[in-house]
Amino acid sequence: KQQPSLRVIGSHCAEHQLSPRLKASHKGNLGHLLIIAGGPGMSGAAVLAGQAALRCGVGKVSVACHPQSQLAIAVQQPELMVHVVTDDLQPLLAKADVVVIGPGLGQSEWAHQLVSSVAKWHGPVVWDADALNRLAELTVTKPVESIWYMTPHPGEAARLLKTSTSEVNADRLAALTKLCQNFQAQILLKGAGTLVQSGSQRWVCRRGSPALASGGSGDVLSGIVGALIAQGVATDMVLPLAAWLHAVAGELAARDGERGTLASDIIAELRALVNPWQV
Ligand code: NPW
Ligand code: AMP
Ligand code: MG
Repeated sequence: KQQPSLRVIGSHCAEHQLSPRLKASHKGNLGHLLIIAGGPGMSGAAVLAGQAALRCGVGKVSVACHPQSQLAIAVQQPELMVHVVTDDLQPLLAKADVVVIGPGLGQSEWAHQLVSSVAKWHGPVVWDADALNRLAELTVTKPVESIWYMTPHPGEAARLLKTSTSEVNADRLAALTKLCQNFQAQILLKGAGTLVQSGSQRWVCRRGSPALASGGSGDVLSGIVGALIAQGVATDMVLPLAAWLHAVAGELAARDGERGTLASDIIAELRALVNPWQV
């Protein structure tokens, strides 16, 4: 079977997909993102994903987290609506346009139950981090009505494909295609030269910087992806655009040096990039 060609992700993705807000815009028509994240000790991952989503212009962000993380998240970013979730996720899912699940979720029974609930949801889902690790242990099929976006790094991709990180990195395009087929999802395979498979199109991102190689960087990416979906970016363009925004924000954040650039520094660059007509 012929493989789809590989396109290079460029600034045209932002120029075509992002336009000025309508004068009458309000938070109710700019999307409501639910981020299920922040297990014990990892409130920071939820904050980073939430802040990135807010800076990408989503209307509202709710965070569903572990009881131990609620205060830390709420204190760090007042714009986030922070909910403790212990059993029933349905009331929060009912209000959401899109879900991001995984950053700092951990591998506890609490986390596993949340993953199982979201796997049955009919809306769009961004699977990242520990939610991917849990999916790798389950046999689940995407509900036909849902669209799944998965953002694994090579270690997570290896778990999903039941292989090793070195095998994934030895043939990243093959890993991308297998993930797409196995999960019927849009896939973003992280690492220098991020790859995306979106529908029948494959993309490579040649932008970015080793400055992005630090804890929390991927959590920022998941928030960007969620915010773009919530604002109605075309399904096939969500992951290429998210990869480009993250990579270019990482380059800009590294202006004073790659070493020591923080995930929070990436977030600070996003606002200018999502308003390209103002630059
Ligand atoms: P190896 O060793 O090469 O086989 P994990 P995590 C591989 C949260 N965080 N190229 C590599 O495997 C996250 O959201 C919370 C090649 C590596 O050892 C998660 O929920 C933070 N290999 C949780 O922590 C900030 C690569 O994967 C292994 C690769 C665990 O996430 C930090 C590590 O992966 C963090 O984001 C690459 N480019 N990248 C917070 N402040 O709350 C990764 N690997 O075991 O899945 O651990 O990614 O740190
Ligand atoms: P995570 O491992 O989930 O924290 O995600 C790390 C993010 O940073 C991904 O989007 C990677 O593609 C990106 N990244 C990490 N290292 C590099 C690198 N050397 N060059 C470009 N992007 C990188
Ligand atoms: Mg990650």
